[in-house]
Amino acid sequence: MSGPGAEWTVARYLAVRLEQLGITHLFGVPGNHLGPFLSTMKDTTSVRWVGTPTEMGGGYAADAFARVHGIGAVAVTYGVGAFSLLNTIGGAYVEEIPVIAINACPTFEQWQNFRAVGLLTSHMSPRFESNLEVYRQVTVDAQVLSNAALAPLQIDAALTACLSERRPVYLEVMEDVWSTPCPAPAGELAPRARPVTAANRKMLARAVAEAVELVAARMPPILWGGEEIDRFGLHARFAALVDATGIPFCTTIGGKSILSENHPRFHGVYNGKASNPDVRRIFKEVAHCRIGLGAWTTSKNLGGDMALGEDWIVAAHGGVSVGSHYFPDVRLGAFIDGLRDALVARWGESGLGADYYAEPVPWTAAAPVPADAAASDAEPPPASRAAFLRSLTDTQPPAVALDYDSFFERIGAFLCDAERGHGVEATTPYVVVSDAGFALLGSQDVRMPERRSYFAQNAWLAIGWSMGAVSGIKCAIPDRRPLVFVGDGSFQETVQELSTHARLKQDCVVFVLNNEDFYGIEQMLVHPCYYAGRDEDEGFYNILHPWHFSKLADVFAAPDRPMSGVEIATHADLDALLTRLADSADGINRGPVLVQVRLSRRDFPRAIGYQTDGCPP
Ligand SMILES: Cc1ncc(C[n+]2csc(CCOP(=O)(O)OP(=O)(O)O)c2C)c(N)n1
Repeated sequence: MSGPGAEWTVARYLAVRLEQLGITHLFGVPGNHLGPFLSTMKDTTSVRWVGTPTEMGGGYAADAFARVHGIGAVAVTYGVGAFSLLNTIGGAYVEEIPVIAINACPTFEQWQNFRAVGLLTSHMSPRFESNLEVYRQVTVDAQVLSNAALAPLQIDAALTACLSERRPVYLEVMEDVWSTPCPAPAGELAPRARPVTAANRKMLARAVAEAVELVAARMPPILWGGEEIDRFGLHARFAALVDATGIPFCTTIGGKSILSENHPRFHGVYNGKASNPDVRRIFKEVAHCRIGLGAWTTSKNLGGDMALGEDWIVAAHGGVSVGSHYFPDVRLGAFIDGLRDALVARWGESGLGADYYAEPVPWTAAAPVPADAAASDAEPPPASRAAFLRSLTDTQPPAVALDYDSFFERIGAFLCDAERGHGVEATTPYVVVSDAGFALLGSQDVRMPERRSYFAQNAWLAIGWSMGAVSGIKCAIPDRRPLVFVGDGSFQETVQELSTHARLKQDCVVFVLNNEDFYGIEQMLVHPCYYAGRDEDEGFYNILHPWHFSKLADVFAAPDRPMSGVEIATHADLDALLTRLADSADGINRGPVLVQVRLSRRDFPRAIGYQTDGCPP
């Protein structure tokens, strides 16, 4: 291949399709079967190859790129690469992230040899369709391209499925097929929504009508916005529902920052027993009817609670449940719009407006809404909400040792200071990327002023996700600086991705929450009383080999790729670091910053403290 005027081949076809989809970076680890594709992509498109040290890192980067941009891609080599990548595509499948997984495999001739005489070439398994079979479990379309004449149809079908179903697809391409001629792409690809039928409309009307009756019977309501609002791009419709009805809203952790958390109706992240106590009181006691919209009822969204019962409406996964009634095949966007119109028709504009932090609640269960309810929709009384928000950013005296909660409160205050503009229009120069474990629970209440400024993989929960993901996020939104929060064990899974951060000169700040080299959350789940000060064993399997984390900056830096390593243990240390980060002239900001945050092995975020409730005093 040489230049854009060259003939069309399968490699060029796929590369141009990626470019048309706005994919600016392709992540992955090459092998000889993939080489011809990468060369063609470089020669004929602007898509940039980002070689990551591991397939996991590449997969997580593609996943996170897709979370921001709407679709992402990763490419690997057959067998050895594909099996390493599998976990990340499994995560994208579960989390509903559209990722194109490209697997370059041996030539058609090599497959013929294998079939005829059982001759295996590198990376082949005697299980003939092993790669295809495993990827079928985690994709909405999986194709093997062995015939260039069919390749354009197969590629277009798979990519259209990826856009439409918003889940991963798999393309396995035989090495010789890359350079074989094929027709040019025709037109551009677009998602194809399933047609809305008369049956869908009827089901939608019934779901909305029942939902309104449940709201009427169980005043006051609260909304619980979740991850599908983000995945399906429904934030404007969710905002329209909140603004038209005035109903206060919480989000799941997975849906954190679907709208600006400065929104006057935002009442915090509800995460069951792991919620901030004020948020839990409002969600469970002040509100009597809970409306989950696109909210997944996963364990990390529900912290020991359930989202079932006659006080719940939940619209997710393509259907709606209202109490114990289920309405299948109702689209989330249509339900949000229908609910908005029906609630406004019944209670008037802002007729359900309230600030649940203000006491008493303007109207109570089953009581008729006062005729002048709309008047109560003025700006919420600032004292109560402000007090709540302040409680999230309290700071500690400088000499005090850091713990999870005071660390995140200080980070919250730092983000508040960095905010530009006001209210829901505010922007932040930072995005937060959180890993699983205590990092996720600790960061859930950090207030994010800007829509889509918080990212976590909270359903699949693969530890180490953040270190790969942050590369993809930074490629997709280069003008934001990522703050990564990752436990020491999670960091050890994907530490190599520091190399990608340095190589791409990304200015990420990675905070390694170093609780004395310990899988804290695992200890909490299996032996919670250890954290209540009991003499319970530290699970031997939860103890990590200690690393000198901050020194790794020297390992991954290169002469023209600086990286700084810092160790902090007190609030004074943290304040000094944050001051440096905020000073653009400080040399530390010329590249990634790796921060080893020293914490005690017995410490934990208070959010997970409910696990110790049953421990003897
Ligand atoms: C890829 C993967 N392997 C194993 C697990 C099981 N797991 C969940 S949390 C966790 C420990 C995380 O430890 P660390 O990052 O140190 O954070 P902490 O729990 O101390 O906050 C493990 C091993 C997982 N979720 N993902």
